[in-house]
Amino acid sequence: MESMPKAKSQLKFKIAVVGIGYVGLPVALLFAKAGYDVIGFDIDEDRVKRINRGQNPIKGREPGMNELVKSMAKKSNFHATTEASELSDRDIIMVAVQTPVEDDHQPRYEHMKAALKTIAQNMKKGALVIIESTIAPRTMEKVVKTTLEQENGFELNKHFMLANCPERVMPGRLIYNLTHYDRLVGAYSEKAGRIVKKLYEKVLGIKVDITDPLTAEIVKSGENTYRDVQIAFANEMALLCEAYGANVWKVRELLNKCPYRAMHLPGAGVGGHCIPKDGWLLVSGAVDDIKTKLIPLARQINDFMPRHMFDLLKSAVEDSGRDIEKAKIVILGYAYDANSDDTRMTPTDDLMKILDQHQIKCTIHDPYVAEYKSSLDKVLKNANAVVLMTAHDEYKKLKLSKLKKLLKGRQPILIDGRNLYNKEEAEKLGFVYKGVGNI
Ligand code: SAJ
Repeated sequence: MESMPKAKSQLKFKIAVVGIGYVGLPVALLFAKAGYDVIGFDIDEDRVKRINRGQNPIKGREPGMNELVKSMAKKSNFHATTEASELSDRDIIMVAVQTPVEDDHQPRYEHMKAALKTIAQNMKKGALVIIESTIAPRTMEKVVKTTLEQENGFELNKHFMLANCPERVMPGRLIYNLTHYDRLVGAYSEKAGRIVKKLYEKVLGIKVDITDPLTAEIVKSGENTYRDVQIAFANEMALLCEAYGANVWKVRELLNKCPYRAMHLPGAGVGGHCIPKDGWLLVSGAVDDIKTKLIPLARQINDFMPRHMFDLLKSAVEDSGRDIEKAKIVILGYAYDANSDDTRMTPTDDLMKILDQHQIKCTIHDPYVAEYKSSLDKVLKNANAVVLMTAHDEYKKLKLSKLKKLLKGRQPILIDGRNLYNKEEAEKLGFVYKGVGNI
């Protein structure tokens, strides 16, 4: 590394975060709060302006974010910018741009490549680039390293350093996770690994393990794929229990009493910005080498669950002698997870598409989503069927006796996608109750 300048003392590092969205912004602000000179670079002018005015552009409840954006906007050691040339004096450039997976289950790296080109065109010799986005295995090698080298003729470990340090954030707990979840850094050199470990441990107060970039890519996409496969097992157990006429929730409770078992929760589907996508990222890098079976199948099982909710609804409505096209149907929950307003890849979208294909109208309710926020009582009044998709507390508190009064007809229908209600109690009140795994 003879051409590389001597590493500065940690606090002297000038930092840039490229992509100040859901992940990048809290990272930039936490490093600025620790006293570093930080710029947040983004191509979205409006987002940059809002941040510099101290306004938090991230939707939803993120404890601590509003205050952090407001306080750091006033500080001289942080600002957001759309000016790429400001990257030229940065010692460390973190990249947190989105890496979507399209319908063909292949990752799209347009955003990543554009960000890398901008960085390569502006970064100085000796800079350390750190990829925080979740990427498919081999992306560091085939996309990141090559784009940075091709764009400016720099040679890795001669003119710049490179590492990946995938984030482990969650909606609603951005700052908490960044400052409590240990992380992994995959580094192309000893020196890069040491710098990232020291910097992140110091600023975020977490522990950082060092490994190689490929291992870090596989661990990150793998940890979420692990969860997706676990959920798929729970969902298949639910479908099995329905076929046997058993109650999957009783099965799960007793099964988990066996040591080293932790059967996950069956449900109406798997949404969010990471779990539905990371299994595809994990396998996409090796499609030419191995035809994986379990991981794509787990994705299929979880993606089937909104369809299963439709099947339960259709059979219940028909069993009650009604015409599904004429039934007044209410869907409770649009957000992908309980008590969240995050709607990314929500299973409710899939259910709505299926209802639409069958020209079946429905009303959506969700206390956390502006478009569907309304009086629950009003929405439920005189409905014939309720489909519970998201386990929001407001629905958990809903008394079945009250629900029965609001709904129309002797035998209103209740399709329970998150085991929120008690089947026996519902049937005693006259409901036609069908729960996932307990029909
Ligand atoms: N879900 C089930 N059954 C389960 C668990 C979840 O159907 O047993 C569904 C949820 O309803 C939701 C989806 O899966 O629709 C995803 O839920 P999630 O609890 O996995 O929440 P996420 O998407 O916020 O996942 C994040 C991930 N964290 C990071 O990427 C850092 C994941 O790795 C965490 O394990 C998860 O949070 C968590 O533990 O809450």
